[in-house]
Amino acid sequence: MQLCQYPSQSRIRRFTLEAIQIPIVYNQYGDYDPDGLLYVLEQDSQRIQREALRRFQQTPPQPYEEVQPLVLRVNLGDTVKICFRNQLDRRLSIHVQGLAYDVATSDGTSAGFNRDSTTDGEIEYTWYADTEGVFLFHDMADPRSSEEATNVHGLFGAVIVEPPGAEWFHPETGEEIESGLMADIYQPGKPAFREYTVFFHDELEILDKDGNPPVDHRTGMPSSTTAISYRSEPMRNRMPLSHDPADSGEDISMSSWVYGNPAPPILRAYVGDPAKIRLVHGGIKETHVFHLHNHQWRLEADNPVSTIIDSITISPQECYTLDILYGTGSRNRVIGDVIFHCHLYPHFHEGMWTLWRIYDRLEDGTGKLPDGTPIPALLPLKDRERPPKKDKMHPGYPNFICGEVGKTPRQPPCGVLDAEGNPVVCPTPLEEANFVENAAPWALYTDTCPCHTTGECSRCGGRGKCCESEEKHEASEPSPEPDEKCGDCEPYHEIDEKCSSCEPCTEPDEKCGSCGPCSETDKTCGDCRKCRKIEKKCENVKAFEIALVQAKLTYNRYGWHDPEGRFFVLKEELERCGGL
Ligand SMILES: [Cu+2]
Repeated sequence: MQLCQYPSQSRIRRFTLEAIQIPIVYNQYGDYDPDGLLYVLEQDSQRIQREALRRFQQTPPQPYEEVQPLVLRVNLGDTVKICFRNQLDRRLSIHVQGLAYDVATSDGTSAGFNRDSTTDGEIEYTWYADTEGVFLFHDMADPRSSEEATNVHGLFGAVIVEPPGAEWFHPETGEEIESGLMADIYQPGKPAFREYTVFFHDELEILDKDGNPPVDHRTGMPSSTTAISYRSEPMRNRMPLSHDPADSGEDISMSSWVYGNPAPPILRAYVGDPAKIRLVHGGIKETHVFHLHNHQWRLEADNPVSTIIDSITISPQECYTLDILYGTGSRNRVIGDVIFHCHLYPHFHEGMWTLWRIYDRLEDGTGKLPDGTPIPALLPLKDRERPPKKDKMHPGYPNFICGEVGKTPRQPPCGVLDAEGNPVVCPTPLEEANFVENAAPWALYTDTCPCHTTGECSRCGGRGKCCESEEKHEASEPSPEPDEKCGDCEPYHEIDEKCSSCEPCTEPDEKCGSCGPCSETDKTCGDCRKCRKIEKKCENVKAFEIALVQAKLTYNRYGWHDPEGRFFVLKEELERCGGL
């Protein structure tokens, strides 16, 4: 950063834009809009059209990653000159919402007595970047919401006004970029941050891979499609693994172990990275509720007493900046996949969801997901501590999780107890090696110790000592044979404190690293470190054993019923009645 370098108030940023019409493929299952419309930078136009058409001709049609809503970035104080070259056979325009401009020349409409600023040729618009934030632009030559118009086919984008002096770079290559949904933003005097642009849009005109309107196989009824940034992952495409209802539940239908990554762009970061989500409603039909798990932001980012929220209702053409509190992973520094979605469940079901993937180890571009998909590099933010490199016992999320591609994901270790109070699933050695220091059965990979998170621990007065004292306390208890190594199953018994009864652990020793055979280890040994902690914690806890039951549920004497009623009962009630 250079001191005393104030931004010029007269800087002019120029962009030349085109509108192109191509089929937009919304997911790997081949759902597509045959009449997709998008704004592109002139220099990218030919490449995007060529590659998008090439992938559209595959069987089934496949998406092209550069087909995405156009996002431009400028600095506060810039004058923005947009040269719009319309080569399509219809009048089009670019109308920006929220930036200052002269309505006589740059409104992008044909309204009232104002000069017509739509075009069937070439026109220049001038906008003034007088406010930081994110601003939608879209076509106002045809403002209808019908399928003959432009909006439902994707003709919108956004301009982000960054702080004075800020610069933006590609998160994978570090190169300066002129457009893109994702960027790393470096700004004078403040921490760098990950910037993610997320467009919600809805009621799309979509055909399936065979060119037919999509049908939900569960109901036989036509199925709508809702999207994030020209991609959609509707549940209708994620076929159940079997006829067992247990194989079509929420934990299966959104599992990347079973189906791979969802289609909408996945946000990526290292735990702790500062992050802003630029949320845009590009559509013009329905209101949505953006809901992000495990993270929060203030309704008014610059107001320190503003309400803290984790969901926000967004109406057509609104935009918000979500300045994520405490950065990626929030205060408890969670790693892994965090879902975000429209909280109106039909929209969620119709495809409006994706993930924020939070890494624990450096991704240098050589890694692969368990299904073999390459993991693109993610450059660490330069003003933050570099993430640690991977090693055999720390292969980076999700490669330490015990799972098999295409199979039902197993339950998290230590999460569910059997009738004797022992965990149904014990961690594999590889999983346990990646637990946080103060792992608890409900928080294995996220640090919930107040000393590390809020600094407000009631036990140690926030001095950060309670974890140490906990360890000492444990050490003072009679420890079950503190055998650090068993000899024949190194290195895992550096992790386990005791090995006398953990035979299942020895088998995968020879194989582990790829985690393929790790499921063999989850035959409950009942003797891992976490199991013992659970037993200790259970001493002062009243436990309820609750069964989730699926059975016919009759609602009235006329026989109205739900053949697949689902409800909770106490286990003893179930036993008292002799089952269902
Ligand atoms: Cu919605």
